[in-house]
Amino acid sequence: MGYRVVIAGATGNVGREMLNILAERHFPVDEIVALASRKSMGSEVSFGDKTLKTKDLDTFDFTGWDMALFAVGSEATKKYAPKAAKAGCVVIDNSSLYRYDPDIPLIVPEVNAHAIHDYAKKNIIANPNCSTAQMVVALKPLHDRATIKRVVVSTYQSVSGSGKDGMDELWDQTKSIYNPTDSKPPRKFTKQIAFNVIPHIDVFMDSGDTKEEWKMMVETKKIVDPKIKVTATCVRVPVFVGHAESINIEFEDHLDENEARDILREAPGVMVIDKREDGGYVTPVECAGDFATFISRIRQDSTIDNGLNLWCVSDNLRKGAALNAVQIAELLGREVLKKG
Ligand code: 2RA
Repeated sequence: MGYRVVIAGATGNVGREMLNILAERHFPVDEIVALASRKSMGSEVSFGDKTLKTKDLDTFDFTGWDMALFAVGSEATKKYAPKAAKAGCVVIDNSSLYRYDPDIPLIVPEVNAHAIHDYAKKNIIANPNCSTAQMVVALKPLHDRATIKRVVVSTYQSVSGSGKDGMDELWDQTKSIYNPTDSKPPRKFTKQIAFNVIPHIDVFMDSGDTKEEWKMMVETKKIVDPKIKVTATCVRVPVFVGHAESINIEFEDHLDENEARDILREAPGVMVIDKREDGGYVTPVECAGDFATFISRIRQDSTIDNGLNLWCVSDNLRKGAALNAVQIAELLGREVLKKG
């Protein structure tokens, strides 16, 4: 006995990864349906060794389906998620639409699995922003040991975070730089990303922060502890898949770097690769396709009392989005729906 599962947004980067990971982790599926917008309707997506023909999200009846993993962006989520929830299908949403709603749990299973029981208020569960998810997996075990006061994080985010357009942009610009005789592709984004870095992800806010930076601050407070102060600088870099983060942490209590390394080695979802030698650390190209949140460069920050620096890398399409959503589905099944 398994679950009847809907994937809404099945043809996008994250939707395809959701299908891949459900199959890889042998999620107990009795029946699965792939939904897409009308313009993508009929296109085929893979689910393990099966091929699914996408159906129309606009006309789909969610009645009788156990859960729907949404990866359709906030606008479509606003239109279709309430319809699914009202039909009794639990929505696990990857957009930012519901993350800040006090009645909707925002969950990273390794960090706040207990919040799963709050789903019943609106029959919706929110998936965090990709750059938040990997960071809180690293922060939580350290916070439990030495209580985090403040986090300063700089991110190095791959172009797949901005969807297929972002990946195409990097590819086209790189080709046109190497083959200047080729016709220059029309630019989709303001700044060149090939051989460049851009300190701007999402929109600018009145504070001068971008919304991506604001998300990391607010979501970390909701998932881990509202008392933690977070300041972030989020940067787009010419990498296809894999977000990297330089994280500086100030604790209430002293935490020795070796104890921090031992704690992280035992932490759920974490893989520590940390040797003070050439290649003794993880880079984004090595994390792509993996489930783990990799931690390297763990070392004391001797400029403050109780300071620590670390380097955090993870596949933004997996732990940052699709894997976390599937882990929430597993948690929902195990703790609540209890079929399968
Ligand atoms: C990005 N975190 O990287 C945002 C949305 N996925 O573009």
